[in-house]
Amino acid sequence: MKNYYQPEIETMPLDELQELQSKRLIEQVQYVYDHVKFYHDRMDEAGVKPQDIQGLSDLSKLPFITKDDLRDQYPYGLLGVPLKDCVRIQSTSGTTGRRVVAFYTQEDLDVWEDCCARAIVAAGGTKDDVCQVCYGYGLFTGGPGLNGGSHKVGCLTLPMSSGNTERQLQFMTDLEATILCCTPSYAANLGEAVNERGMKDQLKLKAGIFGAEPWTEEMRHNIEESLGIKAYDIYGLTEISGPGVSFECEEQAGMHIQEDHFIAEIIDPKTGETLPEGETGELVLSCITKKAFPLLRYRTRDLCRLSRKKCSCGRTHVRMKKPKGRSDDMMIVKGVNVWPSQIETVLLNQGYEANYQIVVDRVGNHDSIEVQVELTPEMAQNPTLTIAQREKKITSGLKSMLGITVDVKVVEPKSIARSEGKAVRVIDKRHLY
Ligand code: DLL
Repeated sequence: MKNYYQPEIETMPLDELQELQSKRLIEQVQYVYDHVKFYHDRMDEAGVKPQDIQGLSDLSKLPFITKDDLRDQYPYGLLGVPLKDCVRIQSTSGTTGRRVVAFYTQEDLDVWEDCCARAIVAAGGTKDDVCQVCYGYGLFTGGPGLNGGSHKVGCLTLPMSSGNTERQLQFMTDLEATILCCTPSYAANLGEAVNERGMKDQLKLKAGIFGAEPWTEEMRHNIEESLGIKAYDIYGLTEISGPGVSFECEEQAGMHIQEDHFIAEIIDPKTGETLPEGETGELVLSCITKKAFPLLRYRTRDLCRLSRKKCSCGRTHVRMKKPKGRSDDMMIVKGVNVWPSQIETVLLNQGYEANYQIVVDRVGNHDSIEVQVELTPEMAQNPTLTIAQREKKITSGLKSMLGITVDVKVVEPKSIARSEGKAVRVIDKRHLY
């Protein structure tokens, strides 16, 4: 017996699935044209009318939507329903200028939770399972999404949220958790802690559902080994709903995109041209069932490729390979999305010049991030603050901008190597892609 949550949809013959997608796309285009001024104007500007979209093959006639559009439309500009029909928001970890607030109707939440339920069932989850969710709860989509999916499956749900490893291990053993949901780096931490305490044989875990950041196959093997489980990848982004846009099945070879709700395309990030199946490019997603925050042709910036190769699990939905990088400069550090431009803003606001370098590393399972910034010549000549005071002030500015602690080193003028071409601002030693 295969593990499906909604078998008729998950294994729907491809031609039927594509017919369903076409039908939903046509309806959704009319819906956004009628309900969202932004789309109405954009489509008019591009000279596209809803009638021009007669099915999947017309998708590329629609203009793209980008993170900048979301920022410009913040907070309500993309709403497809009156605010009173929304029941929830979630948001990205980014701050001013980068924050994305996504809205959900009750129906949208239902769809999202179904998506997460499919991922849990694909990882072997049933109503007999105890599902420990240690993604963050709150504005971040990880906790609420998997929590909702776990309820739908009927698992006993442990809404742990992130951190507090001692408590996690206590609940994990006392309540005999069988499924673990968290970031892969936290799973690796837990694995380390379990082995340090010699308690692996007290665990009942069988599977883990890990995502929200890039992770390697080596990391998968380490986690599987240290916790004695099968580790499944899960992908998603706040803009499109959260975790569960795609998930791995027992093949563990790429994540099935939930094509009854999302249409996936791969484009050349430079030209915007659609690329043929199998080529690596930027993933573009269109939501064909969402009502409150209905994004069409959203550029995710994640680089990956798609495969329609038949999957032994029986699912017909296309698979995306692990993201291979990003077409922008976003990094995920300690589980938080970080743009170098956010760091630069803090530095410039405090009077520094753009002579800085960001070094990201991973020791054991812990990410570290260091920002080195030069004193300006004026600061060096007239020291109003000590170096320690400066470092403290920048650390606190970065903490409120990013929500994470950054090691700051203020260095002498001209001590950071100048580049001869593009400035190399970021040195990421983790090699996650
Ligand atoms: O990270 C949603 C999520 C929560 C996914 C829990 C999976 C599990 P954001 O904070 O908006 O949402 O970040 C989205 O994270 O564009 C990717 O760059 C990255 N990302 C998410 N999942 C994966 C993954 C959540 N499995 C951004 N592998 C995305 C690689 C991932 N990168």
